[in-house]
Amino acid sequence: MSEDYRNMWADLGMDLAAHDALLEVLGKGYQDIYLAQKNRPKGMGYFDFVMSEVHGLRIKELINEKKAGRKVIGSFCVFVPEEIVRAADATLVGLCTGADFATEEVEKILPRNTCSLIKSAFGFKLGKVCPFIESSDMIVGENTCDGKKKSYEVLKDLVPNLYVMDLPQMKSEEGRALLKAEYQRFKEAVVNLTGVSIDAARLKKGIELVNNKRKAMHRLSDLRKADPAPISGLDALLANQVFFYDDIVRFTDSVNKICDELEDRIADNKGVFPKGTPRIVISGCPMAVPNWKFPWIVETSGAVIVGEESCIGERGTRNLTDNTKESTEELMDAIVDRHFKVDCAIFTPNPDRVNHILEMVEKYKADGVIHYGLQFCQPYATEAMSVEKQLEAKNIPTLRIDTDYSMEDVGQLKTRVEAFIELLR
Ligand code: BJ8
Repeated sequence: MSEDYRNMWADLGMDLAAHDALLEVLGKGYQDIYLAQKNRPKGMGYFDFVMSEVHGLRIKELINEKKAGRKVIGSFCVFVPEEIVRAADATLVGLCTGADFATEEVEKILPRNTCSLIKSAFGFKLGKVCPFIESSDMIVGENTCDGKKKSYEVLKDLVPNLYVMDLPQMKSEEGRALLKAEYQRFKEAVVNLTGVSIDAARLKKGIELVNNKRKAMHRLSDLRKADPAPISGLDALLANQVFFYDDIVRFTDSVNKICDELEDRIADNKGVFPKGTPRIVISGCPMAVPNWKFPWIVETSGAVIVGEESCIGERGTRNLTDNTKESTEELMDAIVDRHFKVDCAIFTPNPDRVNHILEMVEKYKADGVIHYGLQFCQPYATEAMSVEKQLEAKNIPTLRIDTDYSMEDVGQLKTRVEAFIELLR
């Protein structure tokens, strides 16, 4: 890495030695998992570049934006509405939550039986290895699962500007009213932070930018219906992960370019795996960068992943925000309506999620579903049982797994996944 980047990381207060060690592990993981794949679309070269520069060029861009007076807001959840952030010319970035780091330190301030995702966020902060969190002018937490909401009481003393968003737990009229009030409060916080007053024209522009990004992902998802699959699940997951922190316009263009290439591949009947390879939909907890362990196990065991029912996947990207209205109030309502459809397991009851899984199985002609749960994630572990029952009642083979970010269970998971895939053939 260049001296320039090292100075930048030092200025952000990062621990350079620990960060070097992290980058080394990341680079090796990427090499072994991503670059070892065969028949990748050429357009994935863009994502290889993004990953190689994830803590370098992208951070430099954010610092430049900050120098020009714009703000950076970090988040951990798809309930934080990017439209409002964009409307204030600010940038929303997803914060690092996909790898274990400084676990011993984390377990001094959080219970051991906390999910890997939450521990990861704290590990990156305590270990001073995440330039995204260090560049953020405001960090948004949310009242979703118990693990997250209680952990923000601890995080507030570790970061300078934590904003916690209250979220509904039921899809009722009262729930929607709460979300509306919270988005209004969030809009005011963004205005205070940025000094930009958000009017209807700005909101429309913000919605358009974010919708275009989502539309590109919808196009990509749609192309995954083809058999042979034109893109691996690993590569599609990477696009879903980069969705959260790349420059919005460049990302949208790059995904659309890959889609052009995939259309040609489909026309030529070319795929990453042979036609007839068993097709899997993964459903459950989000897989944040660089959590590639489980899809890697699946795709090196003889199956292809054709869809992710996850917040880093279709649960997060699937609906657009209605941009046809003219007033600020109506546009804010449209943002509320769009996000209120997100069927996270923190809602009770949450029947839409299983309906979405069923839709995805049909749309992508999946042969089976794997429910991916992180250990100690109560909401998804509890839903997993009823999801499995409902899918099996429709004769959809389902496998339920619980794991974490360590590599200790890889052998055991691989044995279970291989047996499941054998069943699908
Ligand atoms: S909208 S899924 S991004 S909360 S894995 S931290 S649920 S114990 S991540 Fe999520 Fe928003 Fe919901 Fe989506 Fe808790 Fe479970 Fe950990 Fe989780």
